[in-house]
Amino acid sequence: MELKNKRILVFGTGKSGLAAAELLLSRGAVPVLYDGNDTLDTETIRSKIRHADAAHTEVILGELPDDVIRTMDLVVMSPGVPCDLPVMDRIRSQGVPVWGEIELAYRCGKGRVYAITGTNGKTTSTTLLGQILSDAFPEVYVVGNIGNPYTEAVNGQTENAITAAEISSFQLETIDRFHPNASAITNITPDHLNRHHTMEEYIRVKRRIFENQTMDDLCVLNYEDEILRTMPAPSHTRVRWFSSRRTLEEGLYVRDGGIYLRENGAETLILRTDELHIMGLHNYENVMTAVGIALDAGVPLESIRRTLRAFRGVEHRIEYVTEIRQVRYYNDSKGTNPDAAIKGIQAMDRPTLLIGGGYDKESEYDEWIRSFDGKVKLLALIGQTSEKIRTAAIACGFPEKQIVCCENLEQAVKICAENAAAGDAVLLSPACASWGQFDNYEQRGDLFKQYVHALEE
Ligand code: UMA
Repeated sequence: MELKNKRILVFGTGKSGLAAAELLLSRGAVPVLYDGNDTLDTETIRSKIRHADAAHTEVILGELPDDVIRTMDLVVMSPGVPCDLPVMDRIRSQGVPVWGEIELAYRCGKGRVYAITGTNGKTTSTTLLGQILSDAFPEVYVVGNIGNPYTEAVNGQTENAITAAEISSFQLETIDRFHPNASAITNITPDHLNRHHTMEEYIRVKRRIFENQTMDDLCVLNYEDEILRTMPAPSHTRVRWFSSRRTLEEGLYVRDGGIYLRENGAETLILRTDELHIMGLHNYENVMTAVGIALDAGVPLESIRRTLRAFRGVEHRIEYVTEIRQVRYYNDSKGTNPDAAIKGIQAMDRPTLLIGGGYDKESEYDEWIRSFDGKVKLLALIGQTSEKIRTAAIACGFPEKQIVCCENLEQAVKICAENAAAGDAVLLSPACASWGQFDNYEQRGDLFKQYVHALEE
């Protein structure tokens, strides 16, 4: 569709809507910004669009009149806007085409596109893929659900552009021709059911990531995900499976402390897992997702290996900080609830001194404590929930003498460092929000890293 002079309704004035409006203005289209939230300020919205014509852009808040809909050539949706709102029925009944922000970006962009979706692990996999590609090619864009709207990237793209996109189920709902050269689904477990209503619908939407692919393309899938393994595999594109638990006849897998690729009967060691800073089976799955795509993108194996060895994970998520006197330090400040913190401790493969506690969200801690699995040699507690976690830990049979309540994070880091032996890990994975002691989990994680680096002096 030629966009010049077209009237295009941009639904949602968050990051995606603003970036879409900017792109449309730059292509000579006439965007009309619409947001259901009538408490927003029209001038503030306009001021956030970086284009000379932004000041004249029409902004509609609250109800969207039918006579406005009738004048539209296209609607571009922000991912957070559900497709089954009554206003969407009115838009569709007028015959106005609907694209997601991803579709708009894809149609305006250039070069090759690699896209990753999945319930968990898509941010880490996309970040890693983006790093592998950036270390090998000059023009790489990392976009999408990760926090950088895809539409923001496309104006600078040349034919050599390579886009690594994290794509959510919300974004897949409104694709049309979006056609990645390689795609991946990390896993599918129940999530966002308030939006998609049923698991069947959530799965259907996730599968859309490969719907436009052909035999020239590739789809990377997780063999250990029950849903992915048992659903009909796509037959119109090549599939590369990966497994963190078993040896496959073809594909990527973890065996005896190594990540391997087997293709045409020949097995190649990608690298040993102890060469990675990121730990845990779920992270090896993230590595295989990224490697599965990177190999297809033509990145030389030696370059992939170099990036993997240097990759420290996504900031604040089981992030490797440093090693001091043979003790490894990990920042999992994003472990803001017991479920997330379980992943943190499960990822440790060595005796661990664990820093937990913080703001009380009235969580239960028993399941988290039971997941320690004999690995935690010291539990250093901070914040409002210290006493509650201490009591829960003792009730779960965790030895009282291995618990220490600390005054603050700085003291907790020092106590852990003093008690750690060569070969141990110190992990900040609080199972609680940061509020009360810190502004947010990012600040908590940054301070943790600062206190850890101070130990090096
Ligand atoms: N709005 C309406 N009507 C509605 C719902 C929302 O008008 O019924 C308006 C809101 O008033 C608001 C705007 O839409 O002004 C917000 O749009 P948005 O929710 O799409 O937010 P963006 O800022 O554009 O951010 C979106 C993604 N947000 C969601 O999918 C909810 C971001 O993912 C993404 O990083 C960004 O685009 C860039 O691509 C966030 C997310 O939470 C991180 N994603 C979910 C997840 O990871 O679980 C899917």
